[in-house]
Amino acid sequence: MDNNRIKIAIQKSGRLTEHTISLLKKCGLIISHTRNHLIGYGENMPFDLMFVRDDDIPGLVQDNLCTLGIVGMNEALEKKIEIENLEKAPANFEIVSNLDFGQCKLSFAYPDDSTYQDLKNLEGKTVATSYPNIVSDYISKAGLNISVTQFSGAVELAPSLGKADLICDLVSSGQTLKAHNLTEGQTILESTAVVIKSLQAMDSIEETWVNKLIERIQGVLQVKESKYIMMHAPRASIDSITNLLPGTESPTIIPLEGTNETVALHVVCKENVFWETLEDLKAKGASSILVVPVEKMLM
Ligand code: PRT
Ligand code: ZN
Repeated sequence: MDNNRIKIAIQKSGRLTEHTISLLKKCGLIISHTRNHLIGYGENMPFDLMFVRDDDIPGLVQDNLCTLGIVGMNEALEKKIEIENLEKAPANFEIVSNLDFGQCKLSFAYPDDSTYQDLKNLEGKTVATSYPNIVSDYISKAGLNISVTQFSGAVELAPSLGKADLICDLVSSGQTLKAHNLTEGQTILESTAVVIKSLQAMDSIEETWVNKLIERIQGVLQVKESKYIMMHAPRASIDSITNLLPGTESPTIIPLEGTNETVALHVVCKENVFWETLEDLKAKGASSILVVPVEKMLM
């Protein structure tokens, strides 16, 4: 491996893999990767991808073996708290971007038929989780007296196996809890995939590339909902029309041939635009309204 190349740790095979690769491709990275290989090479930028288990991603960035990682916030936070508890020093990585995939919640869940269904009546009970550091941190900050037992898989079986009174696990649709006769309670973390970055000093070339990639990732995220809107509008209504459009910056105003009262108005709208908004624009005097998707954006 070439040590001058910047390593990004990503999940080898799982819920985040496809979204992560698609995001990096949208950032312009051409990846050469053969199935079952643990390394993918960036053909047009000095980035190489390390395909690993998601649990290992924060540790690789912590140890500066990879500069960047894309992982669930749940894993990043679990490792961060673990390191900070063990080493009594801040972790060596930070979250630099929240992504728009991998959404889930880390929530407590109680057996459907239990007499306790909220955190108040849990004195002396035991919670099973794969996230012992996040859960212990939450419990101690909330001043609760609940023991935490670590389960690395099938956490939802812990109550029926008699290993715990309740669980704290990732939930998305809620089907897994339902299938195991568990009721969701308090959520302690709303998680998405995130980009983590090593806090180790970098040379200026590496730093430039890393910042460029993070900026492109943010550009890709912004573009998703953004629309470019063009219309004809009465000059007198420019303010009231732009107020109707969420997330816009100063509009571009272009004079129209043969009239002073009407202008062409172009704006980038950073949120989705619904039919209702177009109808409201029309009611304010706008006409010939065109909404087009934005392909790339660099702020
Ligand atoms: O092999 P490797 O260790 O890399 O993968 P993994 O099996 O540990 O992770 P994977 O691919 O399942 O999840 C990767 C990341 O996706 C997690 O760390 C979360 O950040 C995110 N994510 C999003 C989820 C879920 N949704 C999710 N629903 N991770 C796990 N689940 C599990 C949950 O643990 C429970 O068993 O799905 C079940 C609940 O789902 P519902 O839909 O029934 O509620
Ligand atoms: Zn894992």
